[in-house]
Amino acid sequence: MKKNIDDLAIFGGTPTFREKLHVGRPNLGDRERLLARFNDILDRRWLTNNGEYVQDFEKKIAEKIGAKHCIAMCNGTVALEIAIRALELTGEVIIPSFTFVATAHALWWQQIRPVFCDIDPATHNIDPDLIQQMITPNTTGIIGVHVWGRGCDIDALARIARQKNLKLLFDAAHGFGCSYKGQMIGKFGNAEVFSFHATKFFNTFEGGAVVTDDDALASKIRLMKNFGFEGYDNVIYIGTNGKMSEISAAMGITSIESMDGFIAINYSNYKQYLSELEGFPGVSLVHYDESHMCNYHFIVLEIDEAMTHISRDSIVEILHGENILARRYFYPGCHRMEPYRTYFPHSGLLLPNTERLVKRVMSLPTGESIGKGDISNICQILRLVLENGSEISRRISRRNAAGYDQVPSYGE
Ligand code: T4K
Repeated sequence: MKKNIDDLAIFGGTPTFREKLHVGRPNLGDRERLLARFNDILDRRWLTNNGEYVQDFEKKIAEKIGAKHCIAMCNGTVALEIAIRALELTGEVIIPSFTFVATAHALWWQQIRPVFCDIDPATHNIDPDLIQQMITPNTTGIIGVHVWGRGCDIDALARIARQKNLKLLFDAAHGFGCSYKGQMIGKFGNAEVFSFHATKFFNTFEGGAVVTDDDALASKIRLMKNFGFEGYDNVIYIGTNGKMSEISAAMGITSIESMDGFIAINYSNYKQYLSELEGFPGVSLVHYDESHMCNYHFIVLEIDEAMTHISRDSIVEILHGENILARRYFYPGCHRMEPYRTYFPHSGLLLPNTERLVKRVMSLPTGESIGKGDISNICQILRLVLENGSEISRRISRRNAAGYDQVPSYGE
């Protein structure tokens, strides 16, 4: 246990962890059952193209959400692209900039302009009060993102979409297993899109899905994810290849069996972080409203440098030195990434809350691969840093001024 700032790895100490601790380490279900399913798939020689496992997986996901249709896909980004195309979005679509860049790219990839809207700093989600002013005659839709799995203001977004005759899609990449006002996320808007990427609490290696109650939209999306084929030799839409493989579906079915266990571990980790980091001025852990269902997948710390006297980036650098690979999701905001920063260099002027938040947040490791002892050690390092914020900041500045090497970069 480190008691002194000289023990920190960035000042020459030995890293707390020998192995790197990742944010987004995959949760694995029952290995035996998974391998039995893999063997079955190999024995039957049916590997993809709407196989039995995919059909079963889709049925199970739709049941969990209480939705009519689930169309499984190869990943969340392609699922977004297909949903966007099936909804016939064009021109401009309003989205938050505080999201993973896939939300914006799924639009731009199809020559649709993402119009970045600011967030509510209390929820980190798109602020519906600001949407009205972003609507132009070219606006065709809104994509809300349930950041950290906390439902965005769905009622307000639905009201605006109705009044302005806009399509409403949700990027629910973080929201599987979460609810909003008594209904599962996946039930809202014209459709919702999940990601089941390896780094999500529930994964299919790579994977995603569109979930909707709209029969016509569901059939269109089903055709579009298979090149637009309606039966043999007959193509009726422009389509692509968005299909989920049988191996991914088998992983998904195995993950569903362990899902409650994953959530229980995430919840217990969240509670431990909360109790061990309580009471530091300028530091807050993103809270989950326990009256909703929640997957507790993200442990997000918000740092107010004016009070901690040490920046978020210095804290991340120190953690990386200790082999705790904290991440700055979603730094620097989509509007500061290409091609958006070149095309819309001034969009940050309308995004003050986003600009502020991207400099304050960091995600910490959680999930089944992180033990109670690991969390205690992570929090102990954080407490040491926060109790000595000014002194550490001074030493980092002196070190940087003297031109010493910094800890290897943590990925811009
Ligand atoms: N919308 C939103 C709001 C999203 O957050 C995402 C994805 C999407 C849409 C798109 O869905 P997908 O097309 O991905 O299904 C990661 C994930 O790749 C991405 O899925 C996720 N959001 C995003 C928040 O995080 P990176 O670029 O940060 O990944 P990477 O390679 O740095 O990995 C993250 C950490 O996980 C690393 O420390 C290593 C660890 N890791 C990763 C993998 C793949 C493992 O320990 N094992 C693994 O197998 O994007």
